[in-house]
Amino acid sequence: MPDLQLIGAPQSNYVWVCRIACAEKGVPYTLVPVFPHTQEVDAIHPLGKIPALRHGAFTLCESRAICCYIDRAFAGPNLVPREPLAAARVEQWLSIVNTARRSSPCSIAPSQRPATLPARTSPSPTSTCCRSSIILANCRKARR
Ligand SMILES: N[C@@H](CCC(=O)N[C@@H](CS)C(=O)NCC(=O)O)C(=O)O
Repeated sequence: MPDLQLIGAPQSNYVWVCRIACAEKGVPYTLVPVFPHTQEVDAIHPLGKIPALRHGAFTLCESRAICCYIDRAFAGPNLVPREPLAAARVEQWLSIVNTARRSSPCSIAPSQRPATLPARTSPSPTSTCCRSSIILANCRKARR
């Protein structure tokens, strides 16, 4: 099996989401820590954004597509459940988090916040963590 490379700066929340997907799935990977619009990234993403993925001759961009590939191409627990209602719930949370202008958990109704969320919402490393926690907690909830 070729080495799976995740290409993108570790500061990026989108890169973190893909790394968490690998960790949840138990998939080993190599992080190639480069910024957007570098040669490695521009070769894969038409807009030069991170993350990108390289798996042998296969390349891919966009965090949602990358997570989907990681989920389907490797053995391990399903990140998106097969059961339609649970899968729809995961997609709902991915869409909310991916399209929210502010990912602060303060803007999410208290009844919907996962118990594991960090208390503070900024600066950005914490907000990165919040985004990822929301996705992860809700994916886990849907899998139960
Ligand atoms: N829709 C993309 C968004 C990725 C994204 O915006 N990444 C940021 C870094 S966190 C980036 O590359 N920004 C550079 C730019 O927008 O030109 C995804 O889900 O992967």
